[in-house]
Amino acid sequence: MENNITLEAIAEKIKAAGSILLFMHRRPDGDTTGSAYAIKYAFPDKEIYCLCADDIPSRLQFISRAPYESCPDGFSPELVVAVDAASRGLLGRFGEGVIDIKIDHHGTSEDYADYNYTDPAAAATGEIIYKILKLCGVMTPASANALYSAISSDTGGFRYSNTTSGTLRIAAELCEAGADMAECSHALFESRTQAEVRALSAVYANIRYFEDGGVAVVNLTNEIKKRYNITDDDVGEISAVPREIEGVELAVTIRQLQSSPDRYKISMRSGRGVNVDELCGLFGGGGHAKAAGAEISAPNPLQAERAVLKHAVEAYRKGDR
Ligand SMILES: [Mn+2]
Repeated sequence: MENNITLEAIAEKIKAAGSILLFMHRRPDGDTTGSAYAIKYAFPDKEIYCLCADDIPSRLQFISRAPYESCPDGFSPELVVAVDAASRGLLGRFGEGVIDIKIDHHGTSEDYADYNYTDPAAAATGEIIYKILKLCGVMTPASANALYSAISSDTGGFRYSNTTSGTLRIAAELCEAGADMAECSHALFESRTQAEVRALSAVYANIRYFEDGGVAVVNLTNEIKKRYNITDDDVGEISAVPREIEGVELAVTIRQLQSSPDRYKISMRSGRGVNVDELCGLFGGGGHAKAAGAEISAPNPLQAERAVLKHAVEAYRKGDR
């Protein structure tokens, strides 16, 4: 991961280009969506399209104004930019062609573009885009709203430890530039689809505790998903839920895959004492010290749980607290 372009040079290239293609990462979140659309809304006179291999979820369509965009056949942009995508693979079918510039903030970001800019100290890619638009000398209310959403999304509404005083200063400027704080917060954090509520019900009803409540496990089998009328798409964001329970230092979510029932997605969240990056490494996965995942094979959900729990409990007992 090495930057071979400056923010000033990126700003110059964006200003000079009459047409731009912006790529977002798969399973788009608020950061990638807000970062791409902020650039589009800053330059209403340029021909700009924001493309994503997956549809924009309904709760983020207050930013994109549509579930997806496509560009006309034969469109040949002067500049192709990928935002918030740490690898080419995360661009899905759009990862195959030339990418001029990558702008990202992930510590694990790969350099797959001709010009790569990564700032791991930025709480969100939206922070970097804010600086670029400042250098371009443009900011519209719609851009400010998109960037505020991007940053708010990746900082959990300015609550996570990646939030710095600089992040808050940028957010304040975006509010002055026209971001609708209340609308963003409601859309990002206070709005759920009926399917997401059913998925939460399934999680709450199926939490089990071990080690005097220090370890919580949710094993979402396909049978449970059927009973609650939910699909794998609806249960994407639930792995943080068991960690919200007082006393739980290690939360393990096991999800049987509907497409291949002998495969199980494992997500772990931890507080003090357990490094879930290492723990998930035992199953060929990884991530961060406090949030990580893996995928395993097992003949049935019970055996998947036993395999995971054996190592999880061991790591919990070894943890110092
Ligand atoms: Mn991000």
